[in-house]
Amino acid sequence: MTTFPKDFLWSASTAATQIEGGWNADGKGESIWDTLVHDGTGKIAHGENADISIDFYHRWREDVALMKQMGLKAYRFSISWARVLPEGIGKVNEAGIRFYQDFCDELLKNGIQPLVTLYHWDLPTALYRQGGWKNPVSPDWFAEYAEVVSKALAGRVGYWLTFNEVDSVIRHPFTTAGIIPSRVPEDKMLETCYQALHHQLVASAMVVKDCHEIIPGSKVGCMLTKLTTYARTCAPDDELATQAKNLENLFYADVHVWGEYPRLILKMFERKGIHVEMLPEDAATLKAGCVDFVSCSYYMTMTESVDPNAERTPGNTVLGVKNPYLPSTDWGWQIDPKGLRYSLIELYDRYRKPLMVVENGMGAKDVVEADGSIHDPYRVEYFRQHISEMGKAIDEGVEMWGYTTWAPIDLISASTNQMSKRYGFIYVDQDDMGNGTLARSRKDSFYWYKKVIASNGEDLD
Ligand code: BGP
Repeated sequence: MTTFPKDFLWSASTAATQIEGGWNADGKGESIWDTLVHDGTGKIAHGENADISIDFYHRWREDVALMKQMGLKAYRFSISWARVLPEGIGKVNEAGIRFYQDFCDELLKNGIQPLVTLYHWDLPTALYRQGGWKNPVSPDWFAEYAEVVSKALAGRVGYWLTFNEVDSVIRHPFTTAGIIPSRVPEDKMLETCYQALHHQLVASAMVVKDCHEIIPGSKVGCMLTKLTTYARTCAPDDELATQAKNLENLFYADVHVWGEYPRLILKMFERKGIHVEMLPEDAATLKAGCVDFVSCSYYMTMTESVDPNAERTPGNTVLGVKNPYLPSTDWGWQIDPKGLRYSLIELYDRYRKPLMVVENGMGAKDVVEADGSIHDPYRVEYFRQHISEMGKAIDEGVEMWGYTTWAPIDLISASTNQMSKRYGFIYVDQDDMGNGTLARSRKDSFYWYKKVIASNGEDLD
């Protein structure tokens, strides 16, 4: 049995657009998520949008009370940039600032440490109209916003993440960076994405440095979608294709940890004819803003093969080769608890930095029984196995600060906009078309996670 560190942060995680609602309340500006739905620029797979989400903006006190009952030690959430700065820069919306200050105070009063993500994909529409992350000035916009937030939350928040899944620009350019693929020439798409990504990497480094200055002792980390890839066979060609995938996945954290681009990635740019405009001062900025810890989301592993006929399966915004040894969720994501152990050992061995898993969970359909109870043994089993494997990684020497499930409460899926793809320990009465009372109720997994936290990970039964 693993002895988890004494102050281990048992936590759970959400993102502003997926829970808050109140899309235009109290002076909030629009983000691209709002634009995506309202003017049809982007497409939405199902009926649900971010106008109401799960109405957290109006129900957060009730939700914090439930988190307290669960015994959470920390809670990861993202700040809505446009709620704080409606135009992205310039005028500050005091009501938005107050909302996050009050919310953090309530968390702290209940013994829950706030862990803040500054950017979880909701670029203010005003900045999107100026080119968004393609604009070379975008790092300055982000630094201005982060300064406002860190000054407002200094003394309340000690743990910060700059960009959620910073690698995601390449996989879903619109949601994460406001890049509309149909408006970019196909042969320029990769270059455009890497350019936007470069601006995010520079922006991240600027904010790491600023945050350390504004809040001495604060811990600032990067956040990566950990997409560990296995070779489908031990054929050297499969191994090489797999290695390329893994190097690409790790490169984003490499820059955050080491403050420079890996030579292999710069060579890949050259080979593919990708020209990323880097300012002369960028190298020094990246070096001056190295992170204190590395965090990742972990949902599944991927498999790679050079065989074009290899069977495929969907994953978290990726389509990969199916691994015949793994079961899948209802949405086809392959469940691989041992892959979490593998990933943590790999990350720690590579970076020698403390780690946090800041997203891990299973989207599943839940059934409400006649008496209102919700039995979700599949979710408990998913978490039991992942926490157990994380414990083994700790036993093997990996230094970990915390574990954050996705999510404490049902929320709108980022990739499909569904409510029926449920992740929470707390059920929300709302369907895919936005019908329902939004009432909250506790699933069996709620009581299970409570027990896990209370026993500091010893009782996983
Ligand atoms: C991660 C995102 C989250 C969340 C999660 C689950 O990539 O950071 O925002 O949504 O995946 O994905 P989905 O909601 O698409 O099921």
